[in-house]
Amino acid sequence: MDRIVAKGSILLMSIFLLSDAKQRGEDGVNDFEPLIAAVMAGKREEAVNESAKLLETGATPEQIVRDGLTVALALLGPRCTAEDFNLLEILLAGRAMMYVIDKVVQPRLQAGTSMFAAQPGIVVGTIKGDIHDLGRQVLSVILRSATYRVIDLGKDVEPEAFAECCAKEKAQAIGISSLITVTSPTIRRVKEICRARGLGHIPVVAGGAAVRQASAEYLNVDYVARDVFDGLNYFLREVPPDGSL
Ligand code: B12
Repeated sequence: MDRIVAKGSILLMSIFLLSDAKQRGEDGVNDFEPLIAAVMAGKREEAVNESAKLLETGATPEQIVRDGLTVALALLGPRCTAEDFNLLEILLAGRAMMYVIDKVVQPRLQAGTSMFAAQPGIVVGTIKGDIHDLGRQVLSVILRSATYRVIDLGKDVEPEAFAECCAKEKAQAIGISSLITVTSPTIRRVKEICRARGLGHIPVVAGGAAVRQASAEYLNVDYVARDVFDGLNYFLREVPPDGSL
């Protein structure tokens, strides 16, 4: 019964995500469906071509990430369960996504001209117990494009490592990525550890599919980002890159 309910909600989510993509097309703005289909099929050249077409019709790099790439990977969620786990399909889709980031998104993001090393540092990492790293890589690209000095600790990162790195690098914020729900207790520890080390003032932001619905109180963080741009806006407010705070 539980499985039927879970499959039903996955189906509903897929219908919602796709009809949303379609609606945007019908509104005469952009149709992200061909890009979504290309990424899901792992066709990276086709994904780049579809992204180029979208840019020509006025889509922004932000929309390509939010309404195209992230939606495509989210739709592959049902391929990532214990009963139905297609590793190759998911990895090819992930590769296609990063190809679009490298070839299309990154070159078009505004890169600031100020001295990189002098900018506020943000320590990012995927929390212990989680090996998903596509979302974190996108986060690093977007934060670097906003001229932040990003220290990327990689995946499966111990909660202590965030605070340690913050102290060592004199960083001013932390970004935790998590796609696996069972990591919540580990996420909660990051702020505690920061406080114990006298770093309680450092803003800790959590993001990723697993935490999007959770509250900041529940995760014991300062902010939960809906997506990468929501997170970027928070960082821009709290630790502006030009140091104007
Ligand atoms: C790709 C993928 C994989 C790949 C990962 C490849 C890689 N190198 O990352 C592989 C095949 C390895 C994999 C493995 C597993 N996966 Co998987 N995977 C996915 C999938 C399909 C897409 C995730 C993704 O990359 N999305 C694209 C990125 C861009 O989106 P994102 O990470 O959410 O990031 C965006 C934002 O959230 C934001 N963001 C992300 N982090 C942060 C952090 C901050 C600070 C901010 C501001 C923003 C931010 O930026 C991005 C752009 O906006 C999801 C399905 C889904 N619905 O998400 C399942 C999913 C996450 N996986 C799942 C599972 C269960 C697993 C496995 C346990 C499967 C298994 N049976 O072993 C293992 C994980 C083992 C482990 N210990 O970690 C489940 C998790 C369920 C849960 N809630 O706990 C999901 C949700 C699928 C499902 N069944 O519903 N997976």
